[in-house]
Amino acid sequence: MLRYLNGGESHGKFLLAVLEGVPSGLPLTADMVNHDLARRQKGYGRGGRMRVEEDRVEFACGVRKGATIGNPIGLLIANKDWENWKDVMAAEPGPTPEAKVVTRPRPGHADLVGAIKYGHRDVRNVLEKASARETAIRVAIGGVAKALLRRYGMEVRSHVVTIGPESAPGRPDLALADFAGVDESPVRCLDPAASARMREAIKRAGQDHDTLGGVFEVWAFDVIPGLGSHVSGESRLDARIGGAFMGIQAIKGVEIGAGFELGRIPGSVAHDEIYWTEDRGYHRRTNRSGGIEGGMTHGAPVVVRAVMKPISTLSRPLASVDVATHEARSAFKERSDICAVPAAAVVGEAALAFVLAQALVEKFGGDSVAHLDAAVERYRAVLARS
Ligand code: EPS
Repeated sequence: MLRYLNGGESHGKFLLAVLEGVPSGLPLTADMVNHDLARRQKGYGRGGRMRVEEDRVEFACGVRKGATIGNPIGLLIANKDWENWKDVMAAEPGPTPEAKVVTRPRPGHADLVGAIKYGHRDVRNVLEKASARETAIRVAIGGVAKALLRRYGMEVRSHVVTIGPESAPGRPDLALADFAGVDESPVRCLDPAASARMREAIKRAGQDHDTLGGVFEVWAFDVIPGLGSHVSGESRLDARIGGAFMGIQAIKGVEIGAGFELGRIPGSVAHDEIYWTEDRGYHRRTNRSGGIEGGMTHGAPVVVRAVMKPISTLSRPLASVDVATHEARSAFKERSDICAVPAAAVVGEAALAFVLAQALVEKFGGDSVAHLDAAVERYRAVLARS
């Protein structure tokens, strides 16, 4: 069973995770993961923190001589900003300077309910873990998952389709090669004209002291058919994907394939008709199901779309209440981003990669990749005969 636990405060010393269940013998180096960490830091509209950090993973355990050894993998990402927060975030007993105590929760963040629920006077105890800074370690975990998927030919990509009022034209027919230049766009959008409009919208939002959300898509290509299962709600792959995406900070909705559009069209056009030819075996000419039927992959690309709400830290803050006095006050204001949708798309890749890798290990088992290789090969032979 592939699973992880993570911890780390946004301005603490490290973000960390323990990832268990990766088979032994998988080639893995920090460079393979650092590439995605750098991609997560980019995007027009990111704030000052991204100029401070240069996220890099360190494998604290479970990786030896460039390969996994089957033990739990320890992942560490150091927060460079820690140097500026040592006193505020210290583990040892001592006072927090009053000016650094947060008592004015931001509407839209975890601040208010988290502080009440956990009994904190200082809302910082909540926001430090609720912060999207945590997504760095999730991307690192996703990097390991991608290494495993890639071994079996599966690739995960993403692109931004909407930022605020600006959208790119719909592309239901993307191929892996279409994503080649997406990281060159400042907003990770495939359409150059929409990309320019999105950039402008972010610039205007910044000038207005506002923030913007948006929509991104994550695609997985060459997915082995039969990952996930129809036999129970929790084993359905779409249920797991939905949960993984909703677990990303600021995500408010997820669609798979044609998603909500399926509620507006009749059954005769909603479903992907089935064909069989000698050279291709079973296949579809459409992919409105987003690669999943009955909670299982069927071989077409898995397509997930998610909406991210605008960032809740506003430089012109919204109405709030001071939790120490119950007085009406404007919300706490801290350095933040204007828009992080391009980064969220990279986090979405990690989320989908993890769910697929988990389903892969679940279906094929094996303590070492050699066992997994053999099981996948046997199954591919079954598919080829079907
Ligand atoms: C983030 C780090 C954070 C924010 C952002 C994402 O850094 P800081 O709080 O020091 O500026 O830039 O976090 C949020 C948007 C949030 O709501 O907490 C990161 O590494 O992605």
